[in-house]
Amino acid sequence: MAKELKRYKLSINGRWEEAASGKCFETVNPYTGEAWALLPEGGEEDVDRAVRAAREAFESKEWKSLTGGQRGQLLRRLGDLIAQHAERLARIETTDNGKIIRETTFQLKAIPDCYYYFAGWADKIHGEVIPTDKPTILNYTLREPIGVVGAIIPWNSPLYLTSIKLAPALAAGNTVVIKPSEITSVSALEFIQLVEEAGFPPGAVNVVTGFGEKAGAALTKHQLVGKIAFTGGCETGKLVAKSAADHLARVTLELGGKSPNIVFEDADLDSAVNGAMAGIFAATGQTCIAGSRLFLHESIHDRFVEKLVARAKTIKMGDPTSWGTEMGPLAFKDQREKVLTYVEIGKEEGAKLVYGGEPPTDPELKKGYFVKPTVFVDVENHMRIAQEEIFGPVVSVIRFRTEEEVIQMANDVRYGLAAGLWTQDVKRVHRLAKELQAGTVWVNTYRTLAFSSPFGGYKESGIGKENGFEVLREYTQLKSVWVETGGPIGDPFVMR
Ligand code: TXE
Repeated sequence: MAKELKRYKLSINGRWEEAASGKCFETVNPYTGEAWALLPEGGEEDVDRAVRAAREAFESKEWKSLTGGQRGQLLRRLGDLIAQHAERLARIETTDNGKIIRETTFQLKAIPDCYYYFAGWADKIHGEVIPTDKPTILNYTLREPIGVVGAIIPWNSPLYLTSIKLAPALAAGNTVVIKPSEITSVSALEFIQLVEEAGFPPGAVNVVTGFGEKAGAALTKHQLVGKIAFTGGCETGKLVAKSAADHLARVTLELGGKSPNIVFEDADLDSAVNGAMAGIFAATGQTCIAGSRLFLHESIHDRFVEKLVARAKTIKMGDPTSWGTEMGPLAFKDQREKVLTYVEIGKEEGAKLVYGGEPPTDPELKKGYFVKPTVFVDVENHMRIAQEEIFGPVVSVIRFRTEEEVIQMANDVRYGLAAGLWTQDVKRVHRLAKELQAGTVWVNTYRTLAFSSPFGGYKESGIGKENGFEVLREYTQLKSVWVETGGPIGDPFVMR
């Protein structure tokens, strides 16, 4: 008999609700290939209910009368609750997207700091008094929340990417409707229970699960949504921006990348190999910041590739819930097909596959959506495997001779999310940090992030910033207030 699946409901206005369609969809464990939970298939009607609830909450006396300090208290309590439930939530995410338990646990244990960080800002969001050329006028600005924020989340780091939107949105006084990815919705519905327990009023945060083309699209076009915060693929991001433009909702888009990771001849090679590994094989390559184009100086190219391949061969693939596993499966079947298709494209383009490019043969891994860590050499920067986001454990190694040449190639791509640089030459570090067209530049490190430091893409990698004070600008609007403090106002039509 088929196993009974845990059944979830939408969270709207502090209540559990079925989707108006009455339909549900299954979420699949990518390690076993089996469904493990059932989620409501939300659509336009459900999104409308959730957005109206969020708007009502935003306009309520209860929400409006909260001081920044009180919102900060709520965020701190939420952070504490996440810390208490971190291991359970990490296990849910690993079951849903196959990311190894070491990494989801690390992420979940770090997420409370996101809430603590933005709790600290909640009572420090303010305008300023501005001197003008009118001596009797008092002019000041008020930095105010926008209203309802729609947060659209992908599947690779569900609660982390939710939190870096939710925490600043709430700190600034907005209310939120979350649309998690259809691939990984369970953790959002478990998490929302903690939001309620922390004491946020009903409607302040709502979760509508469902598919992107229906629930996601309904959120982006809803007239009462003042801002969309989106992380996901580039093409979807463009659809989101177009739909939001129809009612001039603000957008922040955190999209894909094809980030260059550049190793010069004077680099500490062992550190750089570790950095390259972290850049492309961590999270099975399913990160927007993947260092998927590895530029190696010709003088160290062969030695570096040898070390990289030797280490790639020892990466332990396996059950992502086991602590010993180093690389899990891809998050869903189509994603594995996509990765394998790119491997074929790479071969046809003339790149040389030196390792991987196929599922492992181990019978224990047969059911999971695994692909071995994959290394292509002799890649040219114009090839599709060097220009397009694969979102899997596939690194394209490109040889270079001079600094000018590598800058030109690194920037010759439509994306600009991040770049890595490995060298001991301090002058070169600062030259390249300026030259590289990327929102983040890492020097002698890779994949380092903090809630206090702004993150976001250049070029087609996105619009706007997340994290740091910068993100609070994205969740607020500025009002300019003019007050006449002098004598009576004269008749405007009497010439003096
Ligand atoms: O992402 P989508 P997918 C890349 C990666 C991947 C590709 C597609 O290359 O292979 O994008 O992945 C919602 N209106 N990244 O299909 O479609 C959707 O339901 C509104 C990069 O999973 O972008 C989900 O909640 N919303 C990346 C969210 O958008 C829509 C992370 C992301 O889904 C929508 C993930 C629509 N029309 C994938 N269509 C990164 N940069 O981290 C879909 N959605």
